[in-house]
Amino acid sequence: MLFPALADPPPGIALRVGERAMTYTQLRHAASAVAEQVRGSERVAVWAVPSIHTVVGVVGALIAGVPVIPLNPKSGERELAHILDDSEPGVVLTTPGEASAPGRPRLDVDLSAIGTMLPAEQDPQRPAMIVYTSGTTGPPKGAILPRRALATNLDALAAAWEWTHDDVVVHALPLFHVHGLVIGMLGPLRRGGRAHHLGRFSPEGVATAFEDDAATMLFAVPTMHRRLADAAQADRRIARALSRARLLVSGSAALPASEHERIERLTGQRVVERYGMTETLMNTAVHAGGDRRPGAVGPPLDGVELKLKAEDGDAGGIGEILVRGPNLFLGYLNRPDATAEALDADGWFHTGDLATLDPDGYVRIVGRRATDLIKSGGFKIGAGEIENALLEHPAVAEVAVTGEPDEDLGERIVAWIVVRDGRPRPQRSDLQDHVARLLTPHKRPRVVHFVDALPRNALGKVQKRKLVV
Ligand code: MCA
Ligand code: AMP
Repeated sequence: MLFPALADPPPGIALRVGERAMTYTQLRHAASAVAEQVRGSERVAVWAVPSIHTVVGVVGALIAGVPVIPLNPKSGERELAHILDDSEPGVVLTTPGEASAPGRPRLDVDLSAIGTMLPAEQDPQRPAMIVYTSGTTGPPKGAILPRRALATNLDALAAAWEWTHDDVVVHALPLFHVHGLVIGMLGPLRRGGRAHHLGRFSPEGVATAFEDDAATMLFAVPTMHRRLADAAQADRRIARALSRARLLVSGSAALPASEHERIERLTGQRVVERYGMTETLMNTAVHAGGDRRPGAVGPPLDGVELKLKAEDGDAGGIGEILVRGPNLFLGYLNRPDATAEALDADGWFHTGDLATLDPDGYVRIVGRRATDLIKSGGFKIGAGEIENALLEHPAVAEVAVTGEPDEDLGERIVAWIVVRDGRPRPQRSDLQDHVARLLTPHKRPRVVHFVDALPRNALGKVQKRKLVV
């Protein structure tokens, strides 16, 4: 059972999102009502605004055993159409008063409804969620996550972090990705503890949650940790509040060693890193009682097998991370080709991440095989999807998209544009808005360069490494 605490609700608050909170009993009533409404559907989606309704909708679908697709509420028209056509949800669970997917049936989640359907055991192999994630080319793929992956992974994290019902997790992560939704919301609910989502990220909000809401753990991407460190440097109150944490956890992208050390200097806390992926959930984590080394993401979690596959001409013990275990997804929806490419016949998932191993088995991520994947603010973005969107702009003849280091975002998206003959050069903001409108705002290029031609090799392939200013 995914949520034992709903079968026998403990006293106290289960969820807080922004200003709204719910007890376990209220959550059980409202989520059961959703479960009764969606029971028997093949799939449902949820318009994943940061609201308590979003979480109740997801929990309701999981109680009913109906796979749920979290939708980015800022999705642009092209990306949203692709996800909806690919996953065909029967209905979109929504927050009253908020938008939803145009032209699709919506079902407002009613927080005061009282359902009676009880969470029952379901087949552990049954899909629980389909989460869309970018590849190097083409539109995002839907990773099908089974119930056993959620259950075993949350329990392995609990063991690593000594995570119990006494913990209050604070975060402000988007609810349409694994980090915010599975680890940040379903994690505390599986423990019978409390999830506190701020609604919107701000260092002051995080500090207040530690001061006034007894928060014990923070989950955040490196960009948020960096912004917290800046705020802690400027304001002792924020530094003091962070020093009260039991665990500050970072993931979704590499936390620079310099930030790890700065946060320790300011707060006395050494950040715990964990390494995950949409398709695998969490693979490794530094344990609560473990050595919190900068730049290391810890050992594999219980039940997760991990090995490095040496690259050709193996340099310094670097290899691609391969993982196997109950944490793995079932495959990509409607994409047997992509599934076969990523999951080999022996059940190993090829992550594309390059790493080394410390003598005691701690993993250090040192890079990525694909240069066409960009991690910006913790979001994974494929260069190909942005190139395709920009090619639809009437003034764009040719385009290449790259990532470059960014102090705040880790990497920023850069577009190199050849303007179509006879067309005036478009405004940079026009190209950025175009990508935001078709895909999503976080995929917009932060930098746009206009060039006369793209460097190509004899076969006509763009040589992205030559694209430097
Ligand atoms: C800006 N905006 C626009 C435009 N430009 N809207 C429309 N058109 C435009 N041209 C809006 C944005 O929508 C946003 O609105 C606001 O302006 C600021 O956007 P942006 O600059 O992109 O945001 P930011 O301040 O840079 O965001 C930083 C962030 C964010 C908060 C750290 O990157 C973030 O939430 N990252 C988390 C990523 C994550 O959870 N990844 C997990 C996947 P508004 O202000 O209204 O929002 S990885 C994963 O799940 C695996 C398993 C793992 O290991 O964890
Ligand atoms: P996503 O597909 O959006 O789930 O992103 C997964 C990717 O994020 C992984 O393949 C890694 O490249 C990266 N990632 C996640 N956690 C970490 C971490 N702690 N350190 C470095 N990279 C990470």
